This record gives sequence, C-alpha cells and structure tokens, in this order.
Amino acid sequence: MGLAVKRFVGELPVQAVYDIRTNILKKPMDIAVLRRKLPEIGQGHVLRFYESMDSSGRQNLIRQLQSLDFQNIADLVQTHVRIKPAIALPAGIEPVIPFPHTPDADRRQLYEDARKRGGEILAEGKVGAFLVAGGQGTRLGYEGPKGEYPITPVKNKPLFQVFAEQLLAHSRRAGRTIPWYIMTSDINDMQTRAFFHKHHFFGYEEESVFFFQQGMMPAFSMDGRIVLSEQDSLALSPDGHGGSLRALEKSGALADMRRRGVEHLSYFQVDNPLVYCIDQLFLGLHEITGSEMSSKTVPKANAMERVGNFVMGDGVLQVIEYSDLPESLATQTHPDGSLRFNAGSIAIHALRVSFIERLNEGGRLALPWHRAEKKVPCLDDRGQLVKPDKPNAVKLEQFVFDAIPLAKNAMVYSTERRDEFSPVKNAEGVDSPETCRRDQIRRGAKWLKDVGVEIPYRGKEPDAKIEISPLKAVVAEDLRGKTLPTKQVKAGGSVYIGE
Ligand code: UD2
Repeated sequence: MGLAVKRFVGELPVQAVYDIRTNILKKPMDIAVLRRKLPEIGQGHVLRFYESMDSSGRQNLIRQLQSLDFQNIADLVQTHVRIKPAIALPAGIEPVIPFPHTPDADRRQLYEDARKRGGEILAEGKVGAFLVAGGQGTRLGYEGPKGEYPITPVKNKPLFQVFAEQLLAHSRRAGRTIPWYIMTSDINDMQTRAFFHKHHFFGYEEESVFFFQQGMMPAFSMDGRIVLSEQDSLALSPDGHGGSLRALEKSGALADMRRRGVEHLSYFQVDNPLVYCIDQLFLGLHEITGSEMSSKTVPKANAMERVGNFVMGDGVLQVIEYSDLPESLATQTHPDGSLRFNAGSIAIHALRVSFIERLNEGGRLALPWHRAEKKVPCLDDRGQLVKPDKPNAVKLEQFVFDAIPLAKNAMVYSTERRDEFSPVKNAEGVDSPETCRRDQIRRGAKWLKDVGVEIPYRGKEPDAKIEISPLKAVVAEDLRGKTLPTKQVKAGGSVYIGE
C-alpha cells in the first residue's frame, strides 16, 4: 500500500489545484466526482480496487488522480497512445552556424559588451539559476536523487554541492544572492530537500533556494488505459524536463521571479558537474541579442552521439533528438571528413521569464509530447503484478528544447566540451562516473598548468588527482594572480585547491 504523505508542489499542497486560466484555487475532485469523470475519459478501471483499500491507499490514489489534467489525458490517448504520431521532420534540414567560442574580429566588441552586460544583469538581480533534477537516473543505477551522487575526484563532493559552491562564488561576485530554482519530482522531492537541509544548503542562503515539483504522467497500455503499478497507485513517471516550464508556472516560481525582479533563467541539468551554472558572456549575448531562449552547443564526439542536434529546419532553429535524426543525415560529412551536422546539444540554456509565461498562456504548455514504448510492470485484472518482457506501455514526455523554435531570436553559442560537458549518465563506459572524474581532473590540470603549476603526466593523462573548489575558481581566469598551495603537483598525488 502506498503511504499517504502530504507533499508540496512549490508552496501549494498538491490536493489544491491551481487553475492558471482563472487564477483561482479549485476545490479538489472528491471520490464522487472521480467516479463520474474517470469513466467519461475511458479510465474508470483505475478505481477497480478502491473498495478493498485501506484509507491511506485510498488517499494515495485520490491524490495521484487529482494531480492529473483529465482533458489533456483524454486528448493524448487519442493522438499519442492509440496511434503512433508520425515524427514530423522539417522538409529542409540544414546545419546551424553558432556564435563561435572565440570571437572573430567582427564580433570582438560584441563579446566584450556581452560579458559586461552579463555582469550587470547579475548585479541587478535579474538572473536566476534553474536546475532540473526531477529525472529518474535509471541508467546510472543510483537509488537516491542523482544530485546526491558523489562525483568530485578528491573530496567526493556530491553534484548538488558543486552547483551550490559555483552559485555561491557568483553571488559573492554579483554582490547579491542569485535565486536558485530547483525542480524535483514526486520520486525524489523529499529526499532532495532533506539532503540540502542535512548539509545546511552547502553554505547557500536557504531563503534563496526554491524547490518545486514537476508533474507526473501515467503510463498507458497500448490501447490507452492508464496502467496501475499497485492497487492504490498509478504507474507514474516525471513528465519530462519540458514539464519544467509548466511546473515553474504552476508552483508559483514564476510569480516569485516577478516579485524578485528575475528576468532570465540560467538552465542546467543535474548530471553535468562541469557546467558553468552561470556564464557572464553567454547570459550577456542572450540579453543583447534579444534572444528568448539561448543554448550552448559543442561539436559532437561522433555522428551517433546520444545528444540532440541543433539544426535549421525550414529556416527555424531547433533541436532534433539523436533518435530522430535520420542516420543518412547524422553521418553526412564535409570533404575534409568533418561532420556536417556537428552541433550537439548539451542541455544548457538561458530563458527569458516572459517567454516561459507566454508558453503557458491559455492554460496548456505549448510543447509537443514525445512517445516512448517501455516495459512497465503492471497489475492484471485480478490485481496481480505482471513484469513484461517486451514493451507493453507508452510513456509520454515533453522536452525543454522543443521551446526553441517558439522563441524569438533564439541563439546558439559554441563552447568547448572539455570545459563544460561531461555528464554522469551510465554506471560504466561512456558518460560514467569514471569518465566524468577523469574530465574534471583534465580540466583542473589545464587550469593549473595555465598559471604555471607543474603537472605530472602519464602519457597524455595527468598523473594525479586534482580538484579545484568552485569557491576558488569558477573559470580558469579566476586562478590568475591567486596564491596557490603548490607550484608542483606530485606524480600519483592528490591535490585539492580549496578556498
Ligand atoms: C539529454 C538530451 C540530449 C542531450 C543530453 C545532454 C533529452 C531527451 N535529451 O539526454 O539531447 O542534450 O541530455 O546531457 O533530454 N529530467 C527531469 N525531469 C524529467 C526528465 C529529465 O528533471 O522528467 C532531468 C534529469 O534529472 C537530468 C536531465 O533532465 O538532469 C536529463 O535527462 P535525461 O538523462 O533523461 O536526458 P538524456 O541523457 O536522455
């Protein structure tokens, strides 16, 4: 039986449904209303075991049902579950030309102005940090919230701490605390909050951290019936990072931003400790170009790398996910052998708050849904749990990058993988804790070498564990002119450059 626990979406209890169309709190649907409404949308079966449940089981199921948008579910069953919607690729797909990492002569002044402007909007309190951490982390095989995962090479700091320290360093520089919005989901919200409390928010100002939960979507059988995972529980999973743009509105986070005067969000994912949570130049370019949603790209590691592809589709900037870009295009090369479609998405964005508000106008977030067929354990008609050996259900998610084609002046900026991207996604192999720690050491070694510290190498790899605290340096330049504890790293040694 599920536990009946009071959970909160932002500041609002889930049981109270906030209607963004009317701006009023709606009375939650009670069991009598659910009994009437569920059959109307073909989902009456979810109450099949209701009579035999204890009160905590009943409360759990009702709470889950109250959080769903019934009309949306009825529509999606028709358009995305019973049928597979065709993937609508644009007719003309061309490569993008991003803003270069290092400016050419024509852009030198623009970049200088942008860096300055980025610093100004931070000092004016117009920037919030936005971390999406609602996902399941299934591939990593870690039980708790992914942000708890210890990832730094010397101190084993968890991902959350890496971000907190970066934001603290930027806040000190800006002369004010940067508001930090953290999206969790029903599967990790309480643990995430408890982890921050246990660690005293890693030194960050608690009042400036705003947790909120994203929505959950049920899995559907291929014929469109919501799957039950227990008698008192739907088979629910987070509604995708695109759901963050709805959850920001529903939770009151956007209203909080308006109150504080936050106009831009710096968006990043929980799995990449190399990310620059705040990047003055990128934010400045985003602001100066009037872009409503900006993105960072890196050249792809190979044609089939599992990252989205920035392309111009029928003249509009967009991301085509790795699984959707036809292989014939993904593998196209220039005469020199380099990839023609080479702009990988590393899921780092800047978004205008006014843009997110616009996307939510009319009460339904204007992003498409993506369908995936999955193996989902489910109850059969007698209430017995069945573990399928082939995909038996449809899951639906929204992706944040689908907002890009809807944004005015959307901008892409090219950066270096070794500086900003090494996610932890898999337990082993590519994008694993091992490769991520290696890349943190490589970056740390490079930063130290640039300021004259001697680094031992074994072949091409630094032969030492190296970690630089974000409180000491968030970018390489921060080390210039600073006193360092050592001028020479010992072979096989371990060096931590703290504050
Ligand atoms: C994502 C992108 C991919 C590339 C890559 C870079 C998708 C579909 N693809 O791949 O194009 O940019 O990242 O690392 O996104 N999350 C939530 N709620 C959800 C789902 C995800 O908060 O409902 C968060 C999750 O906690 C993580 C991030 O989004 O921080 C990435 O999610 P993922 O691991 O599912 O994305 P992935 O690796 O397929």
